[in-house]
Amino acid sequence: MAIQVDSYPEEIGEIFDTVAALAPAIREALPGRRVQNDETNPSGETQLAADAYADELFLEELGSLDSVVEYASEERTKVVPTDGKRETGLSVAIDPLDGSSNLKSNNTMGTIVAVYDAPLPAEGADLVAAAYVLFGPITTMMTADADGVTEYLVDDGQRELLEEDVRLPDDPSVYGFGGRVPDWTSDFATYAELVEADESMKLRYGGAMIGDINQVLTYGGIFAYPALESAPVGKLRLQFEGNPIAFIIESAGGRSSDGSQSLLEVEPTDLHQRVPVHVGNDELVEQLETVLG
Ligand code: AHM
Ligand code: MG
Repeated sequence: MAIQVDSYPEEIGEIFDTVAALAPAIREALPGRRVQNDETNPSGETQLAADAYADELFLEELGSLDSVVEYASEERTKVVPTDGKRETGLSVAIDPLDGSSNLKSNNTMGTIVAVYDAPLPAEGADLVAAAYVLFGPITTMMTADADGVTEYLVDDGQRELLEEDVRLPDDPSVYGFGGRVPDWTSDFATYAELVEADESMKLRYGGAMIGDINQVLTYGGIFAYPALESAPVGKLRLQFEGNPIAFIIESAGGRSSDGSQSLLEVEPTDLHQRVPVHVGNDELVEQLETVLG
């Protein structure tokens, strides 16, 4: 699917700047928040878990932007209308801390942002921008908008350009598939065997989609959290994870699929609906659709 967006450049820039500006606060809060919501930290204080804390920050800051009229996150059941705005505006759907279970083992996590020009839940075709912040050894941010895909270093809450026009490399070399292997469908298991049989491909799976996606964008390859026997809709959520990642990968020249069509074509039925996610180099995702066909 060809991504074509040319609206709201200033508003999108402002949203991206706001997300980057919050990254240091979220990162600095991580060491003290390796607890669940209802647990106490070693000092005996009860506090919000890291993902709930990040969600509060994003609602406060993004919700105060004039261009943002709706805010939704993985952490909240319902869409939050943000007050005092003009009637038409953008809707932001956020996974505040994707892969937050990696906090316990001190591995990669990230924030995923989807900007829709429609009320939520919205269609993939209503996306006008998407981005993610990656909390790795360094903090980086990948954005996708009318200018294509751009990678930034996030330093002191500011975006510093690292690479313009990021494209998926032509010779893919990494794959990462979620879900327990015995829980995969037999068709997906067949596809995995094909990928594994290719000597140029090696397994990289980190438990945080953002980390795995960033490897796919860096080295080329495929990431999937497929339909499972026990969960035919998979694990990941369309509005907060599937759509924005598909938008970024497709903008970088790759392909996305729910198994038979682009993730951006999946009909939204519920804010928290789940969807099987497969994204990566065009030929790998095409082959997957053939096998799952
Ligand atoms: P989360 O949004 O609750 O963190 O869950 C999403 C994460 C993804 O980042 C990752 O790909 C997947 O869940 C990992 O799941 P699993 O532990 O089943 O491998
Ligand atoms: Mg997530």
